[in-house]
Amino acid sequence: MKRNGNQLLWLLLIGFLAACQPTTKEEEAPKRPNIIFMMSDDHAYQAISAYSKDLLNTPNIDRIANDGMLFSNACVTNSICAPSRAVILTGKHSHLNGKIDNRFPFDTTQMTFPQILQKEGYQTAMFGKLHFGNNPKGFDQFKILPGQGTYYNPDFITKNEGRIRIEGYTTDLITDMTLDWLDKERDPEKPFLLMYLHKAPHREWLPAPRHYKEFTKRTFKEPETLFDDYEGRGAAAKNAEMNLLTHMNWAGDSKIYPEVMDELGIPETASWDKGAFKREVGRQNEAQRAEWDAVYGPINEEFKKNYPNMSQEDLMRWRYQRYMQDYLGSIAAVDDGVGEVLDYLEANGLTENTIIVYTSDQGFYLGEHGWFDKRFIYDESFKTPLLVKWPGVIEPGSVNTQMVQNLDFAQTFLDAAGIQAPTDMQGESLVPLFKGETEDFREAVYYHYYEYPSVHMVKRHYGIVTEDYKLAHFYYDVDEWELYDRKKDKNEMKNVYEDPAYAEVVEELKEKLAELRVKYKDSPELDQQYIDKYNELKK
Ligand code: SGN
Ligand code: CA
Repeated sequence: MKRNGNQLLWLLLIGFLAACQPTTKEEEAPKRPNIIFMMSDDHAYQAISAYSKDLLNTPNIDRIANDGMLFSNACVTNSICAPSRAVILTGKHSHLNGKIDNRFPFDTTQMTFPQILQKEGYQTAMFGKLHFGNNPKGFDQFKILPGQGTYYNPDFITKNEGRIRIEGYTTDLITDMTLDWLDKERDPEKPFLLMYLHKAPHREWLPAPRHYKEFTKRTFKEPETLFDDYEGRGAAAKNAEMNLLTHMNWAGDSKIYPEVMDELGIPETASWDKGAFKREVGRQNEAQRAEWDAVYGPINEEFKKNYPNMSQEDLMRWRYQRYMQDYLGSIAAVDDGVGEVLDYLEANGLTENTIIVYTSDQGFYLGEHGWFDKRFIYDESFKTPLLVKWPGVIEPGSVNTQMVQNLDFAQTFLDAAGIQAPTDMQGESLVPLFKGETEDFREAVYYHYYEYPSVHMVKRHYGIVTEDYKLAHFYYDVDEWELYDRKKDKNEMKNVYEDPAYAEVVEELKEKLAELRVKYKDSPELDQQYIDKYNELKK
């Protein structure tokens, strides 16, 4: 569904007229490619129809894969928001760039790829969610959400106007800013880097009215492992606090009104359960709230009626549906926005010389293993969507299965722009893969997660992942190893670390993991230093 119909028609018309001029913008375009980096927050690959048709249709995001390349094995180095962004910007693993978790400060004296592109003559702009606690360096223009941002009537920190508040739905506002910049501020004499960064579909998953009206009526397919009891895995899976039934907020997440919780005698899940609802839903203006209540009011009424007779299993199922309705509904506006940006580029002759990337800061659990959130090295959070279009370089409709990482973006963009990357960056350029040259690429990736003890209680762990296996070491308050056979056990239900049949695999992978730790300059000493700093920060 389209919004702002008039405005969009207007933009398309301007684009059409521009395309009819004897000299098009495209002919004037410099050789170095433009780069549009589209990233959403917590967007699971399971919720993109180019990856899976089970849950949601995302026709616009899919356009990037249809015209370009789908990466079926893209993954992150540390599955959490701000650290992923730091890895993307610096091209270095968390333990080297220092942003190991959401709380640690980002050292702004570090070199990032946008600073390099800007210095080399690129025009640079960033709109949406950065989540660093400090402003981005190397940008001619930016409007970013403070911290996590909000879904309705958001505040923005801007380069030129200070902190502003804008009325409206955040996803659409970020799209508008992006289109506006392309239309009014883009310098046709220069190549550009545009970072279009959505807050959606991050918790608390508030869709736009045009989508919640529709999505709250839908029923979604349940994952096979919704009722996982975590047998067959270690302490980390058993102790994680990400279960839909037991750890999801009733008001904040499932959108049960605080007064309905009181009436039914449902206690808050987390201490900020009702607070989260007030922070997000309470931010709506009167008209927005009336529209919301017209849909969520009846959901609450029905829940009130049914709740006394619902079993734990019924509740789990109900919460899964509620979760999917809001989570997937929030993505629908992202897909609309991506479509608008793609339409604009096409109408303005800007597609030929532009690399378009769509990705997420990490993956996400959509009820698999009974979970929401991310953090784990297990597939749903470790893998991330990645779709790239680059006409003339990438063959339309191609699929790459290699183990690419968010670590690779910085060097990829510098390579595409013909710029030598700093030697201390740790990724690999994906440009050869874009061209279908798949030899000599890495065969194993390194992963390290730190934020523990903290929200969701996922234990610290590092590990190695190859096409066939995944070996992880959980440490800090445990000392446990897990091995998964990725070919035989797609859902990662059985840790085979102790299975004698895998003794050789374990030995080999441990050796490779030790080599990777050395190659990437990680070490037990660094692990301990980060534990000490973490405890320091907590005080
Ligand atoms: C908030 C969320 C968590 C989420 C973290 C990190 N709780 O704390 O569920 O894991 O952000 O997310 S909330 O109730 O406050 O929304 S991240 O994407 O920023 O890493
Ligand atoms: Ca995130």
